[in-house]
Amino acid sequence: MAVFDRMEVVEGDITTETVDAIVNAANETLMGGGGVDGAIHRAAGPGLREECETLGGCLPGQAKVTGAYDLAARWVVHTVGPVYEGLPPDDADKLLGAAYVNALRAAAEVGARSVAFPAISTGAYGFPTDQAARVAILSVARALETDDRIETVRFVCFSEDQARLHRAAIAALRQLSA
Ligand code: AR6
Repeated sequence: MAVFDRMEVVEGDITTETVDAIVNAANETLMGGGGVDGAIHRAAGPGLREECETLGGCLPGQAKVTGAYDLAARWVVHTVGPVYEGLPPDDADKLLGAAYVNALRAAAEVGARSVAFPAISTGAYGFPTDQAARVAILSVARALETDDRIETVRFVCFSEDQARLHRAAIAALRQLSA
């Protein structure tokens, strides 16, 4: 199936997704936090925190997998996006792209076929939402092109505006590659 047909955008709460793996926009400690990280830990229950305590944290751009406990998904892939402020924009883009690609790779390695992402780094970490959407779509599209272990990627946006930006990024890339 063509890469663009393997990517979809929805508006909603990622904790209710029934995909194989949901991605968490965590921090380097992997001990939970606010935003989507807090929502995932609350919905998964205390087992998630206990497993995270064994992982030794995670560097920005890297990813680590745990079980999903009370969530409908089978796995949670924890990745850490860049804090936007203070980084040269190119470095921020590269780190954000690495977070998406390494999260996908980690999901594929445990056997996930469907993965849902939140808009990593666009909340507390301050990444401009339009730029983040372009990086997310481009890096996932490239990864899917060379790796067919993941069948579908769903971008779960928390607002209509975020969903519009992700759909626009897919449309722009589709046009470029036509
Ligand atoms: N489902 C989908 N998206 C959500 C949800 C949800 N339930 N809740 C929030 N978002 P953020 P970051 C969106 O701040 O910028 C945490 O404290 C939100 O609207 O969760 O990567 C961590 O522990 C935004 O677009 O993650 C770190 O310390 C996007 O998720 C830090 O925040 C990401 O916002 C990570 O910051």
